[in-house]
Amino acid sequence: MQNVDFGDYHCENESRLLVLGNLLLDMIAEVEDDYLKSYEVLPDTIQTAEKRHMKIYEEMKGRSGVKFSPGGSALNTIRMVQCILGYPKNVITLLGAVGSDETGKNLIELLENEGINTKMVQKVDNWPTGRCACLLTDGGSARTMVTDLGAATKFSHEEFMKKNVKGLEWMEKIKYVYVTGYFLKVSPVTVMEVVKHAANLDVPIILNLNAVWITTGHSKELKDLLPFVDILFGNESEVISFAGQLRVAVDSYTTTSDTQCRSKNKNHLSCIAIFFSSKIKQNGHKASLVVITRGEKPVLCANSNGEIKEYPINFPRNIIVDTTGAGDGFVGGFLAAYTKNLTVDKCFACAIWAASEVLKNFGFILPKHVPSQ
Ligand code: 26A
Repeated sequence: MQNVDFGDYHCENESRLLVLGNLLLDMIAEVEDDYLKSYEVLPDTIQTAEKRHMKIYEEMKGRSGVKFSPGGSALNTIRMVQCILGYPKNVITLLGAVGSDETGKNLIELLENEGINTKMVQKVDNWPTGRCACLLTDGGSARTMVTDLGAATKFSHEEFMKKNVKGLEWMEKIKYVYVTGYFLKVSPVTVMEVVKHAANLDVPIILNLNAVWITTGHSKELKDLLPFVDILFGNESEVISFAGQLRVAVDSYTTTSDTQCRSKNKNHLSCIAIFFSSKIKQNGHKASLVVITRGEKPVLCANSNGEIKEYPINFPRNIIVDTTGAGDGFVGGFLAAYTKNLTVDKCFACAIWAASEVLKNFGFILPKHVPSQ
């Protein structure tokens, strides 16, 4: 990693970064294409499990070479932030739900040991902790995820509000909020409540679209969130899908901006980035950015002035062992630098470095060494 100097970091022992997301147990294994076909699962997709998929998890337990690892997109991201910055305890708070089972206990213990605050993680009786089958095909280059959210979906907004008897006053200590789009599947009302409250406190909000089916299934909620969002993350398919959803609602606006954009010879994706940069929060005290990841192709970033910058992925393709969690690591690297107020270029340098570290391993493994520069 070049030119990323984190220096010494001192902060009060309190929550600065609040994250909304699911806590899961990942079960990762290489499988044959036929295995996916037998469950009618398309390669390289992310989906929630139906009844007919439940046998997968039992089969995974008995499979040789299967790897169990802590998972959930948000959990991966905050572990990366914590690993890079070595924050004191309880600076990062995760909000989500696990079952009152061994797996849930282990996930909480792991997070606590790493210094993450879990007081907002709800423990749900009679529901197993969520699990995600990460099925690798084509030598790890295709990754299919089938997720049984289990207890994660039982996150209770009522309990969340009850626990915070004094309203959301505790949030006044929060300096950044990161929302995974996946959490919209669980509790859109909590997302909205937290985001609006954070926006009132002028706290930067970072949103990850996470999956195409979130942009299609939760387009209304995402659209409502956009004006509060300072930084929007998504991959190429997610932003294209989301733009398609919004076009229905804001047809005239989009058509005009697209025409202007195209007349300047910008490509379609840049136009989409510029379109979203005009939809997210304007005049925030921090940078407003739309970040589009594109696998091996350069990351595209649009700022609120509609300026586009590309950040090349500067690591060799042959380091890639498994892509599971690379996107989460990317956001983790970005957030580590961003919450330290580093420049946007440095945020990207850190994000790309963190993603490359994740790609080197089977499953989501944190980097062993974090260079100070
Ligand atoms: C709501 N869904 C389906 C999900 C997930 C999820 N995290 C939150 N919600 N489905 C898969 N994941 C996680 O994505 C990571 C890789 O990016 C997996 O647990 C895996 O660790």
